[in-house]
Amino acid sequence: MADFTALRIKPQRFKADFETLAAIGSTEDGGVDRPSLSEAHLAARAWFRQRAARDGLTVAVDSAGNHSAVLPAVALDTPHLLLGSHLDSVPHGGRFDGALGVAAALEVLSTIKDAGLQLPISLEAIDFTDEEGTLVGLLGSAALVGRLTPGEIQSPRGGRQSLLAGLQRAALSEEGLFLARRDPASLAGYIELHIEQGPRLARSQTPVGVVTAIVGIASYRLIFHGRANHAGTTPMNERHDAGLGAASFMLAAHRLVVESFPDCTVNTGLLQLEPGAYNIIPGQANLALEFRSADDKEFEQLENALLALARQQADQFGLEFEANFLNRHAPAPMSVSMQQAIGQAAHCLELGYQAMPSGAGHDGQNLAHVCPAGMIFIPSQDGISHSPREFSAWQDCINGANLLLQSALAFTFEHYRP
Ligand code: HGY
Ligand code: MN
Ligand code: MN
Repeated sequence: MADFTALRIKPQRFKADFETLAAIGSTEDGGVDRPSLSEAHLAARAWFRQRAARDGLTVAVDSAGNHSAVLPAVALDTPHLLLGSHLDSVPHGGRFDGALGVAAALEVLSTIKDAGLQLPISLEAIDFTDEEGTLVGLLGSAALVGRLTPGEIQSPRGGRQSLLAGLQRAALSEEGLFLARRDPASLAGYIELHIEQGPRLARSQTPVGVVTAIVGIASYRLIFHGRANHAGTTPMNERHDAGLGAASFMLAAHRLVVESFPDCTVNTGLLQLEPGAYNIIPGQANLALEFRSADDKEFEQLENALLALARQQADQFGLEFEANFLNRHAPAPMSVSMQQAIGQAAHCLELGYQAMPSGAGHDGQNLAHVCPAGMIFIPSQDGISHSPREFSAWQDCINGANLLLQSALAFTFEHYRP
């Protein structure tokens, strides 16, 4: 077996690809606005197909829209080692989240192909549909591993109309989403390069992180029902103000998590008051609730505590309340064999690393249910992400891509014989 440890990516090609992607759906402030299945996202996927074909990789698009570039093994019907991430972004997000991992995956396949390295298994660079949940959340990877549920498609967190419109733009169908499942035996493993999206690596000046586990994430749409009424004539102590109930819940939920669930997070990223006028007391408040925990038991306790708190706030303000469950992604440990391969590769590259959990959700938490899954983090400047201010130093990006390359090779030759 050739000594592959000296192999490195081609930085210029990698940078050109990354910058091409950063220009698709770019915003003036250096970010990108590429929600899943939007025109900008479809343009990025068109680039993906061209880029793969340009380097002689086999392009495949499954019925969930997941885009793949495959470097086939010499032998037929070998399992695929997936290297990937996502080209969709949050609204007005950063240019590194997801795109870095997809560009690096393509660069790894091109580097191995250029080197004429014959691998015993196929390598597949993959861009998963709707990782960010502007439609459903981890949609493409859930479909690929067979964990997508009809309920998530009937009441998706981005709204059913948005989902249907996106599917139509991409010439995809609801039925097709449920036909994308892969046989786990065909999957050798999954490795994702991603920015940390938090401050730990930057603060400790550690070049890379090896992810140990990915946090669980659950989403609800909460609705507080009050009574629309005249803002000027209704006595202050006779109001059923849905906005007050929602605002009071937001503050109480934050306090609950800080005081009683210090390892968890809660966020209410969207609040709509209806009818929505200066002179009408809000009759209805719609609130997007998302909360996260890395531990199954704590996750359940947090869910129960938040829903009980919402009911209590509704009672306090004389409101009716409904909680609509949208979806839940379980916390997922990363595979030990994959962590070992990444650690071994980091040693080979003389990159210092630290083992760390991920507070962000990733497609790897779906892949972890069916094959060995691992993640590599690089530092995020000031820990910022989901913002145009998201930034990572280019040398860190090169380190990450080389580590993805060497990890893929280390895992492959450790577990498969040429
Ligand atoms: O929301 C997340 O944690 C990830 O960035 N999709
Ligand atoms: Mn991401
Ligand atoms: Mn993200």
